[in-house]
Amino acid sequence: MALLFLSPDDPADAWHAALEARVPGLEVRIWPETGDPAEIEIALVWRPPPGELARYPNLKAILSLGAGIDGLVADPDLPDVPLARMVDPSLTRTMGEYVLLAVLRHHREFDRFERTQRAREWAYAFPPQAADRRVGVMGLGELGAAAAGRLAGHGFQVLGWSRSPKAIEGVASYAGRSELHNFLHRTEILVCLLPLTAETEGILDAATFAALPHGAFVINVARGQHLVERDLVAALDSGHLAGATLDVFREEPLPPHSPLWRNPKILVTPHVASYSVPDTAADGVAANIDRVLAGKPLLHQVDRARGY
Ligand code: NDP
Ligand code: OXD
Repeated sequence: MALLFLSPDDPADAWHAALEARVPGLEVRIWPETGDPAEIEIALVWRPPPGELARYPNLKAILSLGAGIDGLVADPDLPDVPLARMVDPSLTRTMGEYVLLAVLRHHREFDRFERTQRAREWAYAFPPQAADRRVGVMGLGELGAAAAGRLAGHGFQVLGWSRSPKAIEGVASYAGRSELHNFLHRTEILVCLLPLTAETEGILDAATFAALPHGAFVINVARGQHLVERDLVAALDSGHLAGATLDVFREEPLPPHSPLWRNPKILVTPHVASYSVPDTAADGVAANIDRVLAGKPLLHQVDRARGY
């Protein structure tokens, strides 16, 4: 059985070694050295060029190296075979770390102190206690639920919004469009961890920001297309929003001319909120390869009609 590995960002040699050690008889071929395309039965990919996966006539499954599969399903030529997204303890843990750090940075006003230091201003003020701060997480899947749990463990008041109601300890559940306004109305620090779908694209817009209380913060770690950038800048300029942390952008890398770079109320990070590593992620990928071989349904299979 031959597996195609294609990713501009992941360590090909480490994945090669991790998979061949776990799946006896597996041959890993690293793109673009694919050999005969007809021999490839599984593709393990992140951001393949559009149309590339249509070149493999005997593909049985596509395994995503990313949790978000929006880029894959946007390819009109994506083969109609089962598609699984990445679920990995490292991905979940590093996202929890980033979200906690970004929330604490706003909560403990480090964003403000970074500005007051430049002005040599001794800006003494007491921040509220975590127990008095409400953090709202949009998307309570693998990553959102874990991040919300971590925030609750830290003592924040945590609210979560998802399509279906959830029971997560320490997290008040809001579900569906009908409960979105109530969720936003109570949220002082908003974290977006939604998948990018037709329903969620542009959800971080002027209407959403208007529903947040004055002085709220926004953290987007999901996809750049969730955010309407000009609406964010307008809400920051008006003072309605106090700050934002952005890890993902409509265009990546963020172009040098983007006004987001130089907005003093925005922290830009280069799509590094979380990352999977072969040491922990290869077990799940190997389990899915075994499932393909056994003709079983994939773990973490994407519902293409739903978009995640
Ligand atoms: P999941 O598929 O596990 O979870 C998605 C969650 O979003 C679910 O709780 C789902 O609700 C909810 N949801 C989906 N559509 C809607 C909707 N229309 N309204 C309300 N809630 C909705 O995804 P993950 O947690 O694994 O990943 C989330 C996203 O994080 C990825 O798609 C990716 O874009 C991003 N990501 C970013 C990274 C970075 O480094 N910046 C790294 C990894 C991922 P329900 O549970 O009811 O179905
Ligand atoms: C992902 C990402 O979706 O890194 O996994 O953005």
